[in-house]
Amino acid sequence: MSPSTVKLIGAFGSPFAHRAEVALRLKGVPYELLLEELMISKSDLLLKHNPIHKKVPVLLHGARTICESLVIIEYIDEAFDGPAIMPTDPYERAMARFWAHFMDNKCAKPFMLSVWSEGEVQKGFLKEVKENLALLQAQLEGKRFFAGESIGYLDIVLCSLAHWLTVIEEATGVKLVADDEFPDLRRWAKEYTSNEIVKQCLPDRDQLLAFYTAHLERYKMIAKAMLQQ
Ligand SMILES: N[C@@H](CCC(=O)N[C@@H](CS)C(=O)NCC(=O)O)C(=O)O
Repeated sequence: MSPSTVKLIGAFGSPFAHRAEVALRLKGVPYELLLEELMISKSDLLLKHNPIHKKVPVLLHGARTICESLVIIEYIDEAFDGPAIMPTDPYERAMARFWAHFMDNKCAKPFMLSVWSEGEVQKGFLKEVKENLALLQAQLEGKRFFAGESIGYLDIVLCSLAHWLTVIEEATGVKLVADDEFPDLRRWAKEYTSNEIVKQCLPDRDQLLAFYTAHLERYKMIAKAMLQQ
C-alpha cells in the first residue's frame, strides 16, 4: 500500500504520538499529522477511529486504522521498507517488548504521582521512580542506544525519559534525577534528543514547558484519579 496514504492523529506534547512520528520518520514514510486539542475536546475523527480508548496516537494507513503507540510502532516497522526498528533477534525482540511494557505498565503511574502528588505519597513514588530508572539504565550496559549503535524500538518507547522528564521537572519544581544520578541514562537522553531524525518531530522545549505549566492543575487531577485506581 502506498505510504502517501498515511495520516497520524496526534496532539502537541504527546510522548505517545511522538513514538509513532519517530517511527514513521525513521522509515522515511511521508505522513500528514492531524493535531488534536485534547485539553479542549476530541474530534469526531479521533472518536471514530479510536472509539475504545479515545486516545492519540492513531495511525491511518489507507482504509486501515491502528491504535496504541506500541502497536503502531511495530505495524510501521513491518508495513514499510527502511531500517529495522524492532531487534531482528527473537530474544532481543522479546526483551525490548518486556521493557516497553515495563515502561508503560510499571513506570508511568509512579512517574505521574512523583511529580503531581504531595507529601509522603509523593516520596514513596519518587523512590519507585528511581528504582525503575536504575533498572532501565542497566539495560543500556555501556551501549550507545538500547539496541546498540542506532535508535530502535526501546529508545523510541522511552522518549519521555529523554525529553519530557526535565521539562516536567522544571514545570513542577520537582527534581526526579539529580545531576550526578543515572549518568548513562542522561548521556543516552542527550544522544536521542540530538539525533537529526528525532529532532524533526520533538516538541519544542519552551513550548512544552509552557504547555505543562499551563496545565499543572489538570495533571494534578489526573494524578489524584490515578491514586484511586
Ligand atoms: N496507551 C496509549 C496511551 C496514549 C495516551 O495516553 N495518549 C494521551 C495523550 S499523551 C491521550 O490521548 N489522552 C486523552 C485522554 O486520556 O482522554 C498509547 O500508548 O498509545
